[in-house]
Amino acid sequence: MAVTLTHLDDIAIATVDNPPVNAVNHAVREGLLAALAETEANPAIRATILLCAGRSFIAGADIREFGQPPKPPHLPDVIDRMEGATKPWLAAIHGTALGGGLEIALGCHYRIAAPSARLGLPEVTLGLIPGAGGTVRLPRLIAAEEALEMISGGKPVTAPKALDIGLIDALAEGDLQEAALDFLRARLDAPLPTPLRHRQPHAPRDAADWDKRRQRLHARARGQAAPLAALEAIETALKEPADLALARERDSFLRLKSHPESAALRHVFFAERAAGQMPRLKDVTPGPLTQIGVIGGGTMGAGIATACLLADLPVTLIERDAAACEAGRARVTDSLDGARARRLIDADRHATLLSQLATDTDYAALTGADLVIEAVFEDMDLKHAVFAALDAHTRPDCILASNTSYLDINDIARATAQPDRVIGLHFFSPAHVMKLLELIVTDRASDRALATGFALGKRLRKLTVPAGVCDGFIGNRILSSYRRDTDAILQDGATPSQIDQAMRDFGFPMGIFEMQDLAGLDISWAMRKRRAATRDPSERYVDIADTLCEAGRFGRKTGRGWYLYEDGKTPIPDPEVEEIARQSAAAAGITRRSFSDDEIISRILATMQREGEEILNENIAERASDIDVVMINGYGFPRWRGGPMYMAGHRNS
Ligand code: 3H9
Repeated sequence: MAVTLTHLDDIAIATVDNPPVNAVNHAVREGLLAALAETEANPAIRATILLCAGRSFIAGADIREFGQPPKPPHLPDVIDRMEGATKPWLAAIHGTALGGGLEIALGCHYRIAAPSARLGLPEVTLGLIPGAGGTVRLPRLIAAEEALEMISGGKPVTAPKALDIGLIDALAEGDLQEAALDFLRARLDAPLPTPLRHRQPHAPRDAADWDKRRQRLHARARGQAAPLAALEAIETALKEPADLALARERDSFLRLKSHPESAALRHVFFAERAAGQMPRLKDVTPGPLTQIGVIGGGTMGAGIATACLLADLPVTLIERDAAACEAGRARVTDSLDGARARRLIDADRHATLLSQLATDTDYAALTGADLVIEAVFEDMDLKHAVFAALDAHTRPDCILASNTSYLDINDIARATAQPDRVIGLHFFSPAHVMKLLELIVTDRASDRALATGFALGKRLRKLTVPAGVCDGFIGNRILSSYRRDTDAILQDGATPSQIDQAMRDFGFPMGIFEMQDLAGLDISWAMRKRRAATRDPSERYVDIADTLCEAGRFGRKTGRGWYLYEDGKTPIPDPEVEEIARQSAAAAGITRRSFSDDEIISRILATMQREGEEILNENIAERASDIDVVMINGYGFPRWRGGPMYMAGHRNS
């Protein structure tokens, strides 16, 4: 039974029990209708509490049903019946009330929530708008601006904020059911609150401010349909009678549900949940995670240390001398300052977290560490020395991880007596901000080592994607291949700004040349030089980037790279770069031609997909959707397009 009805004297309790997150499927809709029929018909019942079993209130409509034709009873009809009930319903919320779950709560006459609960309408993140009255009822309950923020942004609010903006009637301290009973008993003789659909919407407070919000939304949408459809639905709800607005909302929801954007975003939703799963680890217990070691306090090491501290993991940072220790501590402090500026932590927590950071120059300080992450300069001899030292000073059950981006971790592991405890943890910069983590599965890694790596990823709230050992793993390998291709397109006749613009129009936040200028061109130049001797002579090699570096054009930090930067941040196309490209083409005997934006994007996509297929064939990635997760969360591939492999026809299995 997805919904059961029990009684406590004259108050009924309808409990939804549909693990894991009480998503509303056909059985829940039917169960709610049956509960409504019984509570309305039974004269002994004066009010009903809607509660959920397990870890959460209703987290939304069941997304798995979206691929099938809608089956009655439909959620909007269930909510209409609830709203029209002659006896009050109270939604008692814990965990998350999301999407259709919050819409059900809006159909109730009262809402209370545990202080830790979160409430939201995240449909836009699935390429949808609320489809069961959310856009119509919410602005009839809370300010239009708050409603716009919640629906078009899709971010949930905390229960205290929900109380603040009038979304809930009370916070429920202590036992939720007891609090709900007390709340209802105090109101049993009060008149029923006016259902939200019969209330007047809250007009925007200031027309000019509303206009600014609209413009911001248009700019942020960058070609996506759902955020703009959300805006349109809310504006209809503010202007039109509720019945008309509800009908339009439903039409728009159904249209978006069958739009490719929503199908792609649903693919990503399930892809991200599948990513952390490696069948061989199903029954493996990870090692403990109470003390983390980080080797190297540079940008990456400090970012990794910050990420661990923010997850309440004490860190010992090892550097070569006292000055480097201090510099590492200063970088961590800076990152924590940033977290404080973004209000993620307050002053007290900042101080507590910093007190959990120890620095040392002696590897002996790592004897208590459960897992150590090396983040030193990308040099194999140096890595060997670090891992030999780790082997000598850490407990035999301590997991040793390298953050290398390009070096062979199997080779690094050979510096230890126990290569089975060596894995790769490839963080993305800034490591305490970026969601993605590639977990590199070395040839001899034990299941326990891998499970501990996944456990760390989970603790850091990262999307942890397993990848085999190869040059660049999943993400950098694909990036290298399409970077080589964009250099070739450039030599063949396009310009950096045309290629970047085509990528932005496709949905990337920035183009590949702007991105390289931001990161700096010197590191990949050094790598190209290191690899020159082993390069495949039959492969096309474009020397434009090398010529730029030889001229000292290393990107933004030198004021010149693929572009000119007069103010240090705005890229200006540079005729000198175009001349270098022309000369490079002439030297290679290439007759330059023009490219359409479509051709540029098709070529970049085809290259990504070809490399992705090779990665799959070599078993570097567990599944095609993992490649999508990496490209979306680490390389700016537009989420709403589903990822390169999804676009090539790979679907979640
Ligand atoms: C909607 O409501 C439309 C309405 O307006 C109109 C209708 C007419 N459906 O994330 P987790 C599964 S649109 C089906 O790992 P967490 C998930 O796949 C919906 N399944 O846990 C996973 O399964 P598995 C609006 C769902 O604690 C398991 O639950 N709602 C759904 O990190 C655990 O999930 C949303 O967009 C679902 N709705 O986070 C909310 N939700 O174990 C989407 C979850 O087999 N959900 N599952 O891999 C979330 O944001 C998070 O899952 C949540 C829990 C915060 C709830």
